[in-house]
Amino acid sequence: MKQNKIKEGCVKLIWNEYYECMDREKMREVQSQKLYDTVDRVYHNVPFYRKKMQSMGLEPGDIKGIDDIVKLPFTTKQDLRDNYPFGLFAVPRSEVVRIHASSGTTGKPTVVGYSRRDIGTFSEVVARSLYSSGASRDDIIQIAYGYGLFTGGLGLHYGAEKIGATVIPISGGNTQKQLQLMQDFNSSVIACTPSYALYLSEAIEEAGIAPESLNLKVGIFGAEPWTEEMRHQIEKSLHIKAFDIYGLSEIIGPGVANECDHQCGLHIWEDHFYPEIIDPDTLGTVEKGNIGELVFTTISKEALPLLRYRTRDLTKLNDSKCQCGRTAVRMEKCTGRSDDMLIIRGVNVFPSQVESVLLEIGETKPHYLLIIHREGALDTLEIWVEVDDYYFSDEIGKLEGLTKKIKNAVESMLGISVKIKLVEPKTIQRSEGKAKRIIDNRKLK
Ligand code: DLL
Repeated sequence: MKQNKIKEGCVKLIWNEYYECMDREKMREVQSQKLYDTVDRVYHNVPFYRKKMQSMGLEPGDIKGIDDIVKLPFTTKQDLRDNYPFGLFAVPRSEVVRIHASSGTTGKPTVVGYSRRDIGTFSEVVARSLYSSGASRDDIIQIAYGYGLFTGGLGLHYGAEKIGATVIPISGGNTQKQLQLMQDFNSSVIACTPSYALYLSEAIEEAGIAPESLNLKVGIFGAEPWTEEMRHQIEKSLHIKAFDIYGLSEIIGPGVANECDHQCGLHIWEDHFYPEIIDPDTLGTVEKGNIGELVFTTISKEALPLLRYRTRDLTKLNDSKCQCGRTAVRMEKCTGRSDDMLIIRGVNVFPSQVESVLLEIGETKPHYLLIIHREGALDTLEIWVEVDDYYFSDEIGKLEGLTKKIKNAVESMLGISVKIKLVEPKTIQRSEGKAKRIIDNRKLK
């Protein structure tokens, strides 16, 4: 079934042309059959879903095709927590060959399980993602996502082995070692969070290593939102092409979707994960092409099949054929979540908006922190931004000038007043995994 073939006029490879380039009508047939099987499986094997469907007067036979998906109940992160740890599994424990978990901000982690076939699916979708980023068996892939309960490290690992690349399973952190191996082993692909990629680029500069002396060509970055401006910054400082990989543990891990060479959205591997876009308030489907909350139904998972899982990620879909030849629907780069959106004095604020302003100004380091305080009844937003030492050694006018420039730009973007504090390099704590960009002191009161 795998037809790894070079597309005409394009040197990029497609891992699974049969599914990635399938006629859209045919894809709907595939999805309909798989949805039917999934609903039947969860109804008979997961009491949670059976009860939910019964309370809605639904039986598996009511789902006759993919269009009937809107009749099905939603699943939320809270449902996984309520059934902690294995309550939503649809297979006996003896068929679960791996567990991953993601730690939340509150309480117990979200636990996910995989059957042997699910691990095969996981490797398959990561293989497709790697190929669409231009990686192949000719590459040496340095995997600097965390290994362990987090899905990033092992997820990328199995996919990279599947395409026959040479894997360096270094995991996250240990920055000096990352640089050493990158040089000594000639890594051509780096996979990590975009914030860690920036951190690595800083470390490379500090070590006096010329980025062009490295063999790096491609970066595969995800697990957190990042902007186009951040992409340019990473590409410039590491001399690579940076690709966006999206995924979440509940659905499988990394490799739910990935950019291709044309970078006009992330192709969703939709023969496995059926996407919908809903209005997070009304829960109704939004009109085609409009932004809303991304919802996924896993249509081939065995151990933890989920119906209409609410990701909280905001994006929109585009099902027009891509220039790369793939027909797989594309989701726009996710830059915000419906739940990490801050509401400050009634205004919706996404950290990514601040980031894009900073990177556009270009005179700061790409490290920032949003601190929200409550003074009486009033919420205030303070933004710390790192700048070069030079601003502190030079006359005060420069520091003040830049502070004012950032303040004006951020205020006109957000429409609320903010306090800007420029801080020295390395003041803001670095992250080896996902960056922490918000301190909300309001919650502590
Ligand atoms: O972060 C899986 C992953 C690992 C994806 C490595 C990509 C690379 P979780 O820890 O469950 O899984 O977090 C999932 O992270 O709902 C998004 O909010 C966010 N996220 C993941 N990838 C992206 C991305 C992994 N490319 C949550 N852009 C998701 C924006 C992303 N946000």
